[in-house]
Amino acid sequence: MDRDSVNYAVYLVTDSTPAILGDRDLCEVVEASVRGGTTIVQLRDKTSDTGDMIAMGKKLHAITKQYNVPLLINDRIDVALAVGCEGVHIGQDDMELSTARRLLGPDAIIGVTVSTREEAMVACKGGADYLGIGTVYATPTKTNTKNIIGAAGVRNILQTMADAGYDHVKTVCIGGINAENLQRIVYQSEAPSKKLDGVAVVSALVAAPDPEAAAKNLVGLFNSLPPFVREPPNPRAEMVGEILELVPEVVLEVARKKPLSHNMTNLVVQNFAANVALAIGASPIMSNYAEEAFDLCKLGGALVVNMGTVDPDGLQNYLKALRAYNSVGQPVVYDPVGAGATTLRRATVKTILSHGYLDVIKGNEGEIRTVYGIDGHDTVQQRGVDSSSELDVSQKAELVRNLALREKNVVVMTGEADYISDGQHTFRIDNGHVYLEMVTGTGCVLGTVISAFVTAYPNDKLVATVAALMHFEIAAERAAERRDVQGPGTFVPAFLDELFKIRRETGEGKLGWLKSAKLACLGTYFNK
Ligand code: 3NM
Repeated sequence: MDRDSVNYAVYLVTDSTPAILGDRDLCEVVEASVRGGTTIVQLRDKTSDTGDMIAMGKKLHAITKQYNVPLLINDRIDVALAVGCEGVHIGQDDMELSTARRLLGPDAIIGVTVSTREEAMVACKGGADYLGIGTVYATPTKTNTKNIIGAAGVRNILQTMADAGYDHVKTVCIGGINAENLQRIVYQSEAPSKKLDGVAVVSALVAAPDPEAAAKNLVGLFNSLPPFVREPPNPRAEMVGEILELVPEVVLEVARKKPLSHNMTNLVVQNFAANVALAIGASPIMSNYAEEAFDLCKLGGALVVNMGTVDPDGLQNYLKALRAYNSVGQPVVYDPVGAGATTLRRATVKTILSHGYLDVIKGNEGEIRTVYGIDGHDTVQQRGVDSSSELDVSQKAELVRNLALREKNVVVMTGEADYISDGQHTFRIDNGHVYLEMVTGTGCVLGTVISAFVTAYPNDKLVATVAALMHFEIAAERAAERRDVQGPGTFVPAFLDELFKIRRETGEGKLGWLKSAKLACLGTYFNK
């Protein structure tokens, strides 16, 4: 078997413990799984005697050979030699890679477990054929793991490998991967120039009631994109003029589709958010109890996760709801309120980022910097949830672009000017009014508006988000200019009216309101 042509897509690691295998026969489970499409198998057995392990290795090898699938042995070079199989997988505490290579020869497949960039570099330099990167998520299958690194940690390692010229070294990730999260992890862990070649699983196959069907399913999932990924239209709007032309269409799509906006938000803004949603033509529901999300996500709407008043129950609710919306591919807008204010909030951001895909992240400068800093970039100490600005225009543009590029989504950074990017195109909006800052919850409410817009116009979330900001901020300007508005108190009802009136005027073809749009393109970046 040519070691360069190995397919790593679905990599089965065996486990013979009763908790995983139950009372089934490992050979039958492996054969069913290989029949279903598993592409590579590793015999992992930390307790059996050498003789038993060799006997099991030989039985498994007889099966895998029939399907032209490589068999590797975990840790035990001696067992691999006795079985005559294709190679070994070694951990950081096992035999040195160079010794393993010397003993097994140049044709053997040798993989190495890594959980840091440094370990990855050592393994690549040492000539590993592939790296097993993990632990992605904590897993009951192996409790003595060192680092839980999430998709972000995998991505950092892939990027480091690519930067150092090790694109050719194959990679799989391991730890808590299953049918539900596989596509998302593969998608989110992709670095600009390197992605995973496969996923390694234990329980998702060995403990599956039907390993053949489970393998088939995993192969299908590995070879397809997650449901929340939508290709933008081709050709897509990139220029300010083109986008502004689309804004009325998006405003009307919201009114026509009346998208559900499911808000998991703080008590302070619930009422206001619901009224704003109605004014733009969306259909709001305020529910912080995640059990409902499994039903609500099927109604074609979006989820807003606003962590304004986070607590442990709240976090569990966010994660469940996130999973529900991701599973059906409906949009999620994340508002990391006060992200940098406390250690707890920073930890919450990290957990949320690693447990789901967020179609849009919206926050002020401190929040966006904190979210970007979660994987080791520059961090910022925020005072409360208020915004203060320290960055210049080009730094702001770079920040939103880099975060959007990393998260493969749309990032909105609000402030005196707003910055929006999808990692490719970055825009600045100079609309809005200072009264917006004098009313509680306007930032949170903007998240609700964005959720309705990206749901109504799902194939171009960047354009949808720009349109949401235009509608929202120009309505604020019009409200503030009214003679009956004397301050933030009278501003609120006028603002609701203007949101509604802009929708109505747009429906009548009156697009004068868009003349005050202050949209600027800050650049286009091609990373491929
Ligand atoms: N190695 P499951 S995690 C065998 O992090 C193994 O190196 C890991 O089991 C590592 O797919 C792990 O059931 C167990 O979560 C993975």
